[in-house]
Amino acid sequence: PPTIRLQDYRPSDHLIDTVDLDIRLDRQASRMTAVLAVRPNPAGVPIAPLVLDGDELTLLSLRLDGEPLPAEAYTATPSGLTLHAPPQRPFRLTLETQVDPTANTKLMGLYRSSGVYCTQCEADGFRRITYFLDRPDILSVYTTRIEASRDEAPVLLGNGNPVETGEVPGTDRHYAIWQDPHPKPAYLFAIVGGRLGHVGRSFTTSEGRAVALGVYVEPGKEARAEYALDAVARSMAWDELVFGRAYDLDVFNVVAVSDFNMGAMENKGLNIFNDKYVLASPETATDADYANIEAIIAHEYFHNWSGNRVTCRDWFQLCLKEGLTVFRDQEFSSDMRSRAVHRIGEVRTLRARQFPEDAGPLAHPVRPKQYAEINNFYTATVYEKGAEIVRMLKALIGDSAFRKGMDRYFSDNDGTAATVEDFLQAFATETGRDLAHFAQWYERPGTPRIAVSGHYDATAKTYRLNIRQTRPGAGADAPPLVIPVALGLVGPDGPLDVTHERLRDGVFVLDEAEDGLTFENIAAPPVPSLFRDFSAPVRVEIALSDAERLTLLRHDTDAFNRWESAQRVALRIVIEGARSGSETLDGAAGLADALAAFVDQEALRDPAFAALMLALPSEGEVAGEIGANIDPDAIFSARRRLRQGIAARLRDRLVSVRDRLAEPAGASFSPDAASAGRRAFRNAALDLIAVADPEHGATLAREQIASATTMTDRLAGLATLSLIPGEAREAELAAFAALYTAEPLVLDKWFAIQAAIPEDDTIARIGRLQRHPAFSMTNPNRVRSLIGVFSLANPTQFNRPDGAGYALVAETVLALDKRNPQIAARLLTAFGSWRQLEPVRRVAAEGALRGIAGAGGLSRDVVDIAGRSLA
Ligand code: BAL
Ligand code: ZN
Repeated sequence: PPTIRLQDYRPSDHLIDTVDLDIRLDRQASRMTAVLAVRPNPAGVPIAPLVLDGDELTLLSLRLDGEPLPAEAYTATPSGLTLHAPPQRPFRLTLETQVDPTANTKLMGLYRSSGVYCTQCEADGFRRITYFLDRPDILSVYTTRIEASRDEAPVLLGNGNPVETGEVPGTDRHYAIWQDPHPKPAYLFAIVGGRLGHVGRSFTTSEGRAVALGVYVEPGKEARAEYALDAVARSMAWDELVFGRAYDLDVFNVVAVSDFNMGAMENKGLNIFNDKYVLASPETATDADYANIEAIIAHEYFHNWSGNRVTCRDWFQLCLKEGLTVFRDQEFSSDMRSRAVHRIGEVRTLRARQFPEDAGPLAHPVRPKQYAEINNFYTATVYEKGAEIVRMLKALIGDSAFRKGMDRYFSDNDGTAATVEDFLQAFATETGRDLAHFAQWYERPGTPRIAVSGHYDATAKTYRLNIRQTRPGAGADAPPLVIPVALGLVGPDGPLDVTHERLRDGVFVLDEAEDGLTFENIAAPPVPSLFRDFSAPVRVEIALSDAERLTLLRHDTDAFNRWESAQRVALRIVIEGARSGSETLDGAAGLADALAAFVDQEALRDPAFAALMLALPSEGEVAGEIGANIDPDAIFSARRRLRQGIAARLRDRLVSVRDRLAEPAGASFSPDAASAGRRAFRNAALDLIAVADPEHGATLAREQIASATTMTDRLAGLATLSLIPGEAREAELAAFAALYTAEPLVLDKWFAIQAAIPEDDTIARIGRLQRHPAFSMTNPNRVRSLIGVFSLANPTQFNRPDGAGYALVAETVLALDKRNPQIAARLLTAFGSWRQLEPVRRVAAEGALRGIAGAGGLSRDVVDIAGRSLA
């Protein structure tokens, strides 16, 4: 596929000021009439053809200022429309196109999902509706008339404000007209038509605007939309309070659909969601689902300013809206919940998804320099590392300057399509600082490594920290990054109150390849607490003993590093255990003792934090730390031995704390962080009890499944049982499926649990599940739950030495690619770490990848991922 490069960007030769659309919905033949007000761009080439994008379009008619055009004046193909010599003045182009929403299995453009018409236009789906300058720097004011059968689509929604509804005389059809006064790029266009239930309320903004909020769902599921509706209102209030951003239309609608490639989409005033991230009830959604719904509702809403009012000049700037908006939703969730617990969750996600991406063949800068298929760049790097860059900027300049810079960014760029440079300029202007050096974070792929050494001088009573940065794969002359290192020192009895001229608010700025600082008047050898709150997305190497790390667990003031210190000890033990294969794990008893003391002191006080403390680093994280010649079976087995040791040591107190944290009889359900935290600890405890004593664990799990009043507890019981082979497991799995036959989102959890079972039989089990009536290759959520979870959360079976795991995923990718290339390409990224495997698996994985790359008729999406993975 052709490569598109950032350096080749130039403004469009034409602008489109207004778009008037008339959309007549029909199952197989929806018709669009688009009237585009086009004018030459003063910044463009004066005499240039007008080249409009299209994708699988059929042109029915074309007029210029109302007159039909002679055939030689233009060329139309399904993928484009060229006017060879457009007028050198403003003109109106009227285009009629036709599309088949039922046949649209790519879920881009206009399609039908469970009988509901909906659209997805980011990144380049609008060109599947009409011919257009489908690029984010073309901002237009849209008016949309939507017409449909009243019976099939009683609800008709568009962007902006509703201005008119009515009947089409002499037919069973009706229409609605929507007008969006805010100029927007085509990727934010949306319509919905269908039979939908809805919940609503009013919200009055700080500017006094009364906004009608609505959440639309499958009829009968309205009660499950209430939590999402509440999250919309809380997001609106929070963005006013924390970022000074108020909403700007009279309505804000959210619609849940069942077939959706992404999590959700921030179309102006009409967010369309994967129903997984809207629908929630205690009986069908877990605490994690509630937290995700809150976060994603917030994320899409926050895009109204960071993405919509200020959009991106081109797709290379994707992080400008995504990284920033992830940062904003993380801050929102931290304010709604426990900040420390949320931060640990953010870091776990980053390490599970972004670090491996940055260490493999799909690594790219947060702002990529080139792409062949933009849909493949909605990545953990753009989103999560992008958010970490914004967080670092805030740490470097301070809270108050950060807020001022954000205000300036919004006001200076409102109504425009901006760049990363525009973003940084706002902060440079506010602070007077040159941020050019900091901007390197956007340009450089790879996770930096920070090597730290500490030297205590007992005579001088000084402690010297040396800090050195390198980036894997970067040459010796690569410029260093600007890295905020939040740090402190902890003595044997507690944190030390240290000051240093190079520390501002506890942050040391490393902007050289190597630097350091010396602390005076240190009475005894301290332990450094580095990168507090994970102040930069880096890997830290420092030679600390387990005892020193466990001092941090006991005494550090920084919650993140308390958790991190236990994780580092566990990582060391598992890595050494995987290398040696030895039954006994050096240091395991010490870690178990420290965790026991921690549970005694803190489990009842902060169960959510304690639950995280009990979770060992994932197999994937261990693999990432090892980095080469990886044997997933050896990692699995060493990790299991450590878990068994910890479980045996903690078992009695876990049984007791679990009982003490039980829900009081008759207590009503709350999805809040405190209640979810209690459930999280009880379920983490259940899991470990089952590791220590599978028989007892199975009994407790079955009791919990039988008595559960929440999906969180029922599913946790089933998950624990799923790891204990036997008849009880199969019986409970069957009973669960029977209970939820009419609940696809619940059955997704059931698919996922089974896909993750680390046993040789799992591939055969997946084969059976693929034939289950609830499974469907056409629904992205089903595919992700079964095959996606298998590829990402079952390292021993995906990486079977016989290659059967790779073959299963490869077959699915090829089958899926014909229907939905985006989902196929995403699934294929599971092969991203293949080069780091031990030789037998490496050969098998490469064979599967080459098999895909050599298949004929592949999409651009899959060709791109396969090609880069093998490069
Ligand atoms: N813009 C695509 C979905 C999201 O990140 O909000
Ligand atoms: Zn987003």
